[in-house]
Amino acid sequence: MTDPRVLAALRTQRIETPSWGYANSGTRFKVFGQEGVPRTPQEKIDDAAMVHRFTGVAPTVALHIPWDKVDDYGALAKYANDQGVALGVINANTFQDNDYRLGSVANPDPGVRRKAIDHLLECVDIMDATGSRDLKLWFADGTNYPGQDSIRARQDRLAEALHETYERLGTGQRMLLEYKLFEPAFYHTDVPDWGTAYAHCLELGPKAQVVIDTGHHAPGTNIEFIVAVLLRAGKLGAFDFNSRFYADDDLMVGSADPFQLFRIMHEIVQADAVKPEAGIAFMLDQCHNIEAKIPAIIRSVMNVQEATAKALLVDVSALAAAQRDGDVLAANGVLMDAYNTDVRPLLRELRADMGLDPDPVAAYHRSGYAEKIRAERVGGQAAGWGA
Ligand code: LRH
Ligand code: MN
Repeated sequence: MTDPRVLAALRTQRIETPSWGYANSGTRFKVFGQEGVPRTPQEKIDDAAMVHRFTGVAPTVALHIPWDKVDDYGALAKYANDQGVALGVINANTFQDNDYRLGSVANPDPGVRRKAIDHLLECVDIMDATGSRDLKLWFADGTNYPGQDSIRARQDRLAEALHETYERLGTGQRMLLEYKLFEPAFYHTDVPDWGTAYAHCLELGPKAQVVIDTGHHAPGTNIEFIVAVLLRAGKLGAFDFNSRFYADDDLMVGSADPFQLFRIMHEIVQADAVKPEAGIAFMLDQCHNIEAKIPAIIRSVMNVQEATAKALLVDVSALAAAQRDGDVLAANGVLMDAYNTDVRPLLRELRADMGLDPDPVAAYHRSGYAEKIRAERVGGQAAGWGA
């Protein structure tokens, strides 16, 4: 079980946490505010630092603009470093302004499109200040009724905005394009699936990569197939990990379908793409509407580690032999043996090796941090989506 190759790979794993995962969130029905929730980007960073302190594999936190707007992003990056983490992906937000009712970069009104593009360019300025490599673009753009707008014309407008933003990217910077089947648009979405995102990224160039948000597919979609195809094409830039039973539920990754997460990580391991040098940003994109946020994010990081450890335990030579021999049951059996392996002892061993408590969630609860932030974070405006 304690194959050094497996432990080494797990040590190199990096999982980025979302600043908005620490803030209040909910549904259109209700946002249940929680005590001790951050009020500032700095307090979100403090919470992210706790997740890294107890897991050892979450050294970066993604920002969302303007939810994490500050006057001095360089100072915020320094603040993060002083807490033992770094600022990661910069997420643009062109889905919460009244002007974006009919879309942002695909809006029929050129003035609105200009406003949206200027926001994307502002986000690249922020990347220059924070030292972030990636700009993540998810567009809520779409229509609610057939005929509302020209699907073809909207693709042209989208492409124009992406090209202008792509040209602004500096050395080493990337653009990550995220697709989503529906919501908030309910007839068509301008970037609804991996094929559309891939086509735009191909058109743009090598700095443009696709983001797979595991909650953004039609029920029954074989996500690991998309992972394999994008890996083969060198166009898989990142994951937004979460899980769902129905739609974009943004639940803890691996909580609804741990077997799917294992199958996804199996494709990643087969491509030797767990390590950061492989260039894939593994991020969480979740909302903890009713559960305590920091332990939920720690648990989520552990779920990704467990799926990765199981994938690293696949007997690749036995699998290759069974596949070569067309031995269907043997091949499936090899994968199921790995999936059905209890890797929790191995991960406890890894954490002990890394000088960490083998049980991060218990260690967090023993730290008293939850009580501390509940006592300190009184008054002010709890952070949220501000929708
Ligand atoms: C859209 C999305 C996107 C983020 C938002 C917080 O559903 O997945 O990645 O901008 O959630
Ligand atoms: Mn997402």
